[in-house]
Amino acid sequence: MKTDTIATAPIEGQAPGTSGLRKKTRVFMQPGYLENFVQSVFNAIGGAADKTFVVGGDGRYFNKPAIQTILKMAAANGAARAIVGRGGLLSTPAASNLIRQRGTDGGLILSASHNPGGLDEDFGIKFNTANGGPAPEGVTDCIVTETKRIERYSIVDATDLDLGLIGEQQLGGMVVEVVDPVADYAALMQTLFDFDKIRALFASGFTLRFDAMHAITGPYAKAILVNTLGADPASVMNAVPREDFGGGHPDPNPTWAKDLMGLVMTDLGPDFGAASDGDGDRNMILGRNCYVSPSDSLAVLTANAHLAPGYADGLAGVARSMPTSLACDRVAEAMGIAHFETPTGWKFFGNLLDAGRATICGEESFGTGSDHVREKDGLWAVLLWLNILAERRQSVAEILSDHWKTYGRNYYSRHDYEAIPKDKADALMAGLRDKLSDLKGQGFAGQIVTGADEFSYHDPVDGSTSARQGVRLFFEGGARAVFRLSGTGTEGATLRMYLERLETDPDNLFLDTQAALAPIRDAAKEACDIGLTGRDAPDVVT
Ligand code: VG1
Ligand code: CO
Repeated sequence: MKTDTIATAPIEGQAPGTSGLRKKTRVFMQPGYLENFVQSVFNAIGGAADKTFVVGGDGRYFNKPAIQTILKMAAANGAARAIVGRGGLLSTPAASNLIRQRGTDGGLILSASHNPGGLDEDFGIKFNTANGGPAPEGVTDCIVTETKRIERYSIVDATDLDLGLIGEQQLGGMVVEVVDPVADYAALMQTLFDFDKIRALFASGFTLRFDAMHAITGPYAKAILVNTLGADPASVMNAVPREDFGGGHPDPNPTWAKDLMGLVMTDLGPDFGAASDGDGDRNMILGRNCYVSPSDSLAVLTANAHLAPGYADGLAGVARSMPTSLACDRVAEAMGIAHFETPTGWKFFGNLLDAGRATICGEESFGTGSDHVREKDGLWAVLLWLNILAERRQSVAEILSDHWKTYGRNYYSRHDYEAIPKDKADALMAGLRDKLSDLKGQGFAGQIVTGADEFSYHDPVDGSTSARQGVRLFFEGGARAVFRLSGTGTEGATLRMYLERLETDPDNLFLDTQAALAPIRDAAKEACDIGLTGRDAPDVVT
């Protein structure tokens, strides 16, 4: 077996600060391209010699060959051990757990998350550090620098390993340990939740539909919800992971999880519905004929987490990304716990979780999680909801309406304008930034602006600052509109417009969300000059 050094293919257009690399699959398949990123990770962290890494992905097209390449490169770079999920499969939260539990030096996770998979779709890779979380900006910036100056990479010349076999194999000087992707994660869940209570809930006739969207969570949901907790086997739909996710977007929202919505959003639906994304870190929560917005879900979980054994001592604090609604802040204030506002992206929660200052975190983009790992965790959110339902024995709709009556309701919606030409999206954001200081006092579509700024985050743990994290407009009456460009797309630019309005009048708690936000939507569109995008209406509304 010989070790070679071979020239790499350049990586174009990767912005510093992004958590990993997400591109079209064909781009990743160019000779030397994936290799450039992987070698750059090793270079950026001071080499791979004698280190242990977790490697796994969401099973999308190109997952298997990419893992073989990564293992051969880790071996050539002198790594001591690689821990791989059987078949190359690991959900993002399960990978985070393994990185932590086994005391490793980090992990390489292969996924483009909720983006579709296939030869003509998307692929991605990211590096997580030893705390189990996405590499912080300092590390990702180093990786980007390395990708630009790299000339060669190292790889051992060996035949592919059989990753279907649990146990240890040798690859050059490195041990490859293939593990059951579900077992350690399921054991962790059992330490957090009252499985007996949830089992009793199912035994009492409680019904569930979980949509794994042909992505990574199928095996996890079957093992935990069906085999361990006793849910009906038919409760888990689209449970077999496929390389192309059955041709769909593995994105758990009302637009892409249409089949599930159809089954649950009726008076004849099951008691509970949920879905997870490609790599298992996102979740959508539904009750019978009841949609729970991710921001509301975060607030309800914050208010009720103490009902689960893992959180019985209460929460240190709750953190949300800036565009996420302020619903959880209202809960935190009422409970007397800390609350934090961070930029979009899970990596910004890492320091707060490591420092024990936040216990639960969430994003409006269907992401919720806690300090049990350092990624958001779709099945964790489902299990916490089930534990709460098992304790309260009320419907999801009752819990939600109770919540609004207690704390008020933050009407909330995100409007996405997708695949707009990048120069037009940049012009819109530049236009907003230019006029920020003049907006106060101006009226748009009848709404008066009371303040406008661009969010800049000062990390209270490490003192770092992350600027330009999104433009915010505040309106009379406490409404808010936020504008930012997506950092995860692979085609053109996506403008995200986040709309929010607090309602405390008990007579107005049950309005249609879009109707309740229409005045703010109109004002936001006028203020940002939406015509600049060449569009008048969003592509996706969540
Ligand atoms: C989106 C979401 C953000 C999330 C990120 C990664 O980013 O808005 O909240 O953290 O995806 O999620 P952006 O930059 O496109 O708005 V995932 O499930 O890809 O790890
Ligand atoms: Co994801």
